[in-house]
Formats: sequence, structure tokens, C-alpha cells
Amino acid sequence: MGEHGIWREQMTGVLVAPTPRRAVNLDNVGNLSVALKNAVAIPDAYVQPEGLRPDVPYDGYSEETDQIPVVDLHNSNTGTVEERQRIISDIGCACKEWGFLQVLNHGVPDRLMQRLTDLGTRFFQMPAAEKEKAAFGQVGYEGRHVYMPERVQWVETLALVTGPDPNLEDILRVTCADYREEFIATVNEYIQEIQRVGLVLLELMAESLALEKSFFSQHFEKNSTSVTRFNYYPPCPLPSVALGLFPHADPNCITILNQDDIGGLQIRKDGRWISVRPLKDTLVVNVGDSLQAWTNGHFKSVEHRAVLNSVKPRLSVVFFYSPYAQAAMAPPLKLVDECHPLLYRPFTWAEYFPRMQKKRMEGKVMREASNSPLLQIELVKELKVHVNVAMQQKYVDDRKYND
Ligand SMILES: O=C(O)CCC(=O)C(=O)O
Repeated sequence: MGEHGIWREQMTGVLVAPTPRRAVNLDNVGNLSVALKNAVAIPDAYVQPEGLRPDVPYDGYSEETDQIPVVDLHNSNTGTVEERQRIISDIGCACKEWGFLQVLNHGVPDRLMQRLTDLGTRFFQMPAAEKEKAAFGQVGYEGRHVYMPERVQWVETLALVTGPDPNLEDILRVTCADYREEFIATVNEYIQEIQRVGLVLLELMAESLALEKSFFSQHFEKNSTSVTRFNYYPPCPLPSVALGLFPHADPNCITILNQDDIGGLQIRKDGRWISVRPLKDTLVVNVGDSLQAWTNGHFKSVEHRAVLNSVKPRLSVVFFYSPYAQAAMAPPLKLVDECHPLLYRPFTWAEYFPRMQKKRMEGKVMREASNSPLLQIELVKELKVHVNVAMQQKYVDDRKYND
């Protein structure tokens, strides 16, 4: 029994409260949240070490919160040249300085975004046994997220492969009987929309680096790789010591997050955690490690985490977007020069993802979380080259005919 342990965890994973006497299977965070309503303690496995505990509450908005770039995409297609240029420049600055931005007027219908979060919430509010029916290997439903040995995140997730071979129908085949068809249709409609937004953003990002508009997007148009994950954070009686998601950076290229109005996402800037205020009908976009490497470090993949509150559940739907598995992500020559020596070797998602996944499984990536700015740092490091003049020249020669 640790400092917070009025609850005792037995070998079986069943938590027992001394008084009143009762036993509940608390492997599932949703169950745990209900069982601990009004409790003054949580199981030790959810109590994070000092250095990882959230120092800023979920709604601890600061001056920096309001500096997180917000970009209105309204004129990205139809505006004047100047208006479009302004959007491109804002996106470029956001990706270079923050690695994060929020986008307005992205064209995804508000009703669709709302329907998606409502259906996601309905899924997580089902009894644990119903949700468990959507467990599906590495994806599907997960009610207890153990990443570091003996450290658990206070979150339930439903992860769906949405490209290139979607598996939503398989995942939901024996659950959600009352709304399965609606859920599948809504996710499919949303994926169409969010991919369109993703392609627009990739084009604007490329233009902000003075690259061909289709430099990135051409590799996403067919057979792009994507996972869409619903994150559900039930209320936690002790949000100051637990975490919804540990600090991490995303391994993929870009991430697009649709969230309800509760708040809980925090990003790390200059060593400080900043709460992202949920803005109505806005999507949160961030650069992932792959895009950081692909842009030769011009864009930043930034560490972020999810923190909790003790009152209301929170839902986010996250779209992790990467190119088709064999696309070579090689920094373009325009981004390699004397001031920006080549930092990363070319790689493919097919090569990078399994290695990242393996490390994650081993718990290595997360264990280094507390003191590394990028959780996938080891892997990004593996992609790093030690540049010397001959190597850089060879890279330039090899790429000349490809860019
Ligand atoms: O739910 C959030 O706000 C953060 C989600 C996230 O970072 C993730 O799913 O990787």
C-alpha cells in the first residue's frame, strides 16, 4: 500500500477497499471512475511519479494559451492571392515555432463532428463487457493503458485502422448492436472529410516551405496510412497526480484532433506546459515526428499530454495521418543547406512504424518520457545522420533527379 493506497491491489488485479467491504473488477478505467466517485485516493498504478504529475490543471489557461496559433482556412481556396499567402505564412510559422495550430472553417460540418463525438461517448458509456467485445489485438478497445511498467494512464480508447485497409466493421461486429450502422457510417463520412482537410493542410504546409504544393500530399492521395482513435477520459478523483495520456510526441506525419468542449490537452513549449482551450468547431492540428524528419527539422514535433478533471468525462477523436507505407520521406534539397545541414536520413513509414511500435511495447519510449523532449527521440535519433561534407554532397547528388 503506497502513500495514496487506501485501496489494495491484489495479484488478481482486483482492488479491495477496507470499508465498506466490496470487490469490483477495476481493470477498466470507466469502472474505476464510477467505483471511486467521491473517493480520496486512487490505485497506486495511476499515481504518477512527481516529475510527471500535471503542474497545470486542465483548465489552467494562461497568456500563452491565447498565443497558440489559430488559422482560419476560409480563404485558403477562394481568397485573394494575399489572403492565401497570409494563411500559408501563418501555417508555416505555427509549424516551425509551435508544432501546433488550431484551424477554423475547415469545412467539416459541425453536425458531423458533433455526431461523431456523441457516438463515441455512447460507445464508452456502454457496460465494460460490451466494450470489451471491440478488443482487437493492437487496435480496437482498450480499457487499461499500461505503458510504463506499473504506470497506467487514466483513459479508455477505441483505435480504428482507417487506411489503407479500414477495420471498423470487424472491430464493431459483435457490439454496439443498436447503433453499429450509424457509428460505421458516421466514422466513414468523417474520415472522408478529415482526409480532405489533411490534404489541404499538407499542401499549405508544403507551400509555406516554398516546395511544390503537392510535395507531401501526393504521397497521401492513395493508400495513405491512418489510425483514428477515440480517447475517453472518465472523471478522476485525483487529477493532480494522474494523467490521461503521458507526455508524448506523435510518430506519424500530421495529427488532427476533434474534441468536445471540456479541455485537457496540454502542449510543452519552452519547457512549460500550456493548456489548449477548446474552441468551438475548431480542429487541433500538430506536426508529428515523421514530418519533423521529412522537413529536415524545419517543422517541430512537439510533446503533449492529456490531463484530467474530477467532474466530467472528456472525449477526443484523433486522426493520425501518414503517407502510403512505402513512400520515401526524404528531406527535399531546398531544406538542406549550410545553415540547415541534413539531419535525417530518408525513411519510409513501413520502416519507422514497426520499430516505434516495438519500442512502445517494450515500454522504452514511455519510460524515457520524463526527461526527453520527444518520446520517440531514440527513433528520431536513429534516423539522424552525422553529417559530413561528403555525405551531404552524396545526398544532394542522389536527390537531384528526384526533387
Ligand atoms: O485527447 C487529447 O487531447 C490528446 C490526444 C493525444 O495526444 C493522442 O491521442 O495521442
